Amino acid sequence: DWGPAPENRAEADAWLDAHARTFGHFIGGKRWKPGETFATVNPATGEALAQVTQGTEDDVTAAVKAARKAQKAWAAASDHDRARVLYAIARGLQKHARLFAVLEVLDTGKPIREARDIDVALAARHFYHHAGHAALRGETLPGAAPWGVCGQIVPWNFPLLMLSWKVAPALAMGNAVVLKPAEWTPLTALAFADICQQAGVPPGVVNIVTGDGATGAALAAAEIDKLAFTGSTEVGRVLRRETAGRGIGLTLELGGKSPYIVFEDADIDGAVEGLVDAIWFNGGQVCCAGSRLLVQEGIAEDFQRRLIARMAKIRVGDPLDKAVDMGALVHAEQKARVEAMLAQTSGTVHRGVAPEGCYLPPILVSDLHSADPLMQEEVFGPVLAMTTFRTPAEAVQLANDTTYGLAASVWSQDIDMALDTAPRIDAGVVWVNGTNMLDAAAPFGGMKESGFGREGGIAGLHAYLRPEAGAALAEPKRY
Ligand code: TXE
Repeated sequence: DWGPAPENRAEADAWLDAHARTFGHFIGGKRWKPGETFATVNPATGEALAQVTQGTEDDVTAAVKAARKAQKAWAAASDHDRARVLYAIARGLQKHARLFAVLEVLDTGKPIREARDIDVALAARHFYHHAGHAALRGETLPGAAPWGVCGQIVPWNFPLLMLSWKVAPALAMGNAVVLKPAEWTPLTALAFADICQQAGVPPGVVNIVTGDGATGAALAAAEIDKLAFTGSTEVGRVLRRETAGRGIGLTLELGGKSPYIVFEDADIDGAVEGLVDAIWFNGGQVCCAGSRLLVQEGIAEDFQRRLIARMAKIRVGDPLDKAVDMGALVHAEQKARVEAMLAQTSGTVHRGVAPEGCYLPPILVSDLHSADPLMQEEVFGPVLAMTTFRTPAEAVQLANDTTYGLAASVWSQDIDMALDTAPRIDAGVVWVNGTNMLDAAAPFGGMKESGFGREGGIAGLHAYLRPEAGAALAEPKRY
């Protein structure tokens, strides 16, 4: 039990105070003196939590240099040694779970139950999983060669979890990294520097450079061997152009507009409950959020009625309160973006209840046509867009009527129908009678404008190996 709000933030405040609430980068195993700084703000209260350094081109160059210097020895270390370090990181995250969870809550506005049970728990699991892969690298991927120095740019919706999705496989395969957290949410990445020091990560193998899009652009342009990016489709396109022709690796995990298909024979209460997780988890600020609800006509009215009743029970409020289901949006700017999109719709808007401030209630917009912007554009907020279909063929056609292809959910008690529908949907992952099932052992990533490359599973390891490593698979290493 982590205690009631707001006392449960004492440890995080003590950590921030210990750093005088001002942070420099983490380069070459050391915390640098702060440079020019900007504030990172708690969206739930508006308080400035800390000052964080705006990374310059020189800072990025220094970090890449430190990574370059450290990488060869890290790659040459025994698989066992790398595994031991990854395991120690996982243990460190678990040991300091409360600090990480509360920092994440303060910086992002997400509810503490989610930060504790999902963000931090899955981040630790990601390092455990990859510790195993590091230990077995010679067995499973003999002769495989790491890229070298990887630039990694992550967004603000799951700051620590996206860091772990990127850092764990990179390190397991023998790369060194320069990671840039999002400007709205840099705190857990900065706290992760402590974990690296405690876990015995050799200086320079993990470097954290904070800053905004300009810092990210500098990292993409630096002398790196591979770039991994999670964020908007717009920036993804820029990075694709930026890296084209340089012979460096690139993986992009971009936006989504994932369909949530409910057939007439589905377990309706189960499908309603699943939606709470699909679209209102992290306030809908989730790349794979089930943001397009497609319901078969015969049950649509009943389904909508039950959904609206369930929405009224979702508790929105202080993210540090354990009883809260939905916290604040990440930033006032994001709230304004969501409201602007909502203002344009011709659909019928149904709202739950939320307090004043940087909050939005769960929102359902019904009576939409598939061409409505709310059915087509990623909102990245708690807005569910709904339409109906008649036949399974129409469900598939509507599901694929999008430029995105990240995830999908199919709900039906008829397993033949579900398994027949799933592969016809253009999506990197399709869940049957479930949603948001993420696991380090399962590859995750998109099709179409949702990006390319996979994170998690064996496919996720290959993303951190030079492609020519595949040739070496034919000739196992001799022991
Ligand atoms: O994303 P950006 P933003 C979507 C979502 C959201 C919208 C805008 O729809 O409403 O994008 O969010 C760094 N070169 N997603 O503006 O700008 C930036 O500093 C290199 C979906 O926050 O893409 C941050 O670290 N880097 C998404 C990261 O990119 C650049 C998660 C993401 O920020 C850069 C986030 C540049 N030119 C937003 N410009 C998902 N798929 O999960 C910015 N960055």
